[in-house]
Amino acid sequence: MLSLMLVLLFVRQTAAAHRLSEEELCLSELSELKYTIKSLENKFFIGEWQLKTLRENYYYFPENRTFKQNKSRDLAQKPTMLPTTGGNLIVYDQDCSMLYDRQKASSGFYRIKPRSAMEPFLVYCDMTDGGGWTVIQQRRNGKVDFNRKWSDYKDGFGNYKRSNDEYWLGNENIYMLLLGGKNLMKIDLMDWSGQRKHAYYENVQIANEKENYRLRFGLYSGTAGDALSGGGHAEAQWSASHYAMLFSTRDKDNDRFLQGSCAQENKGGWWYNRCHAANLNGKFYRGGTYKWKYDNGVVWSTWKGLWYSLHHTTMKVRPLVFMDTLGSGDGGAG
Ligand SMILES: [Ca+2]
Repeated sequence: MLSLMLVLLFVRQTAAAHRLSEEELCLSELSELKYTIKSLENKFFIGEWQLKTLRENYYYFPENRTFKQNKSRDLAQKPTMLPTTGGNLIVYDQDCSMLYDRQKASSGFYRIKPRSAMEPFLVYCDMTDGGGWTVIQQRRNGKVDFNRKWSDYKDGFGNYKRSNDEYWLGNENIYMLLLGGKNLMKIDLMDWSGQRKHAYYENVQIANEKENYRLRFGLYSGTAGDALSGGGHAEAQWSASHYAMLFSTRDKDNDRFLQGSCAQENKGGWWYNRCHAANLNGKFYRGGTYKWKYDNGVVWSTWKGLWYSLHHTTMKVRPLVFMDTLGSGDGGAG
C-alpha cells in the first residue's frame, strides 16, 4: 500500500514537473517569437528608411536629369528632400565636395564618412565660394571654449546646428578627411571691421594620433600671408613655423618650447612650435586689439600681427581635383 502511494506521488510529481517544463518551454518560445518580431520590425523600419533615403537622394539617378522634364515629380521631390543628415544608415558622401557634386546641395550640416571603416560624423558644408567645402574649424562669436584637453581636440567639440556655430571637427576626423593629401585648404579670416582675407594651402595632411597629428602642408597662396610657415624672416620661421609641428593641448605638451607649454599660454590646441605665428584656436577677444601676458588671441600674425584677435575664422578643405572641374584656382568669392 505504501509503495503504491509512493508510486502515485512520484507519478504526480513528474507530471507536475512535466507540465511546468512545458509551460516554461512555451514561455521561452513566446519570448523568442517576440524577439523575432522585434528584429523583423527593425529590419522593416530600416528597409523603409533606406528606401526613403535612396529616393530622397536620387541615389538611383546620380545624373539627376531624369526628372528635369517632369516638373510635377520635381516639385513633389523638393519639399521632402533631406540631406544625408536625416539618418545614419547608408548613403554617405566622403566629404562636402561629393555631396555638392551629387546634389548641388546648399550650405548646412551634413553627415559625411571619409573612409568606409569609420562612423559618419556631422560637419558644416560651405556650398558657397565655389561649393564643396568641408569645414573643420569655425570661430564666430566666442560662445565655445577652445581651451580644451587632448581628448576634446581628438574627438571634436562645439555646436553643430547653426551656420555660425563654432566647432573643431576633431583631429581623428580631420586626419581621415585629409588622408591622401590631395586637397586644398582655405582659411577664411575676418577682422572686427568686417574686412576679409584668406590663405590657401595645398596638400594639407596631419599624421595619426601616434604621431601626435603632425601637420604638413604644401604651397601657400592668398591675401592673408603665410602665417602657417611662420611668416617673416628665417628666424621667425624657425620658432614660429607650424610645418611638421605636433599637436599640443593644455594637458599634452608636444611643442618645441622647452621652458613651458605653448598650449597653456596660448589657450588652445594647435601645432605649436615655440610658439606660433597663427593661433586660430586661441582665446576669443572681442574688438580685435588685446593685451595680455601672452599673444594668445585668435591670431593670424601675417595679416594683423600677434596682438589682434580675429572675429571670424574658418578652416575648410576641398579636393584639389575639385578645382580642376571648376577650372579656377580661387573658387569664386575669394
Ligand atoms: Ca613645451
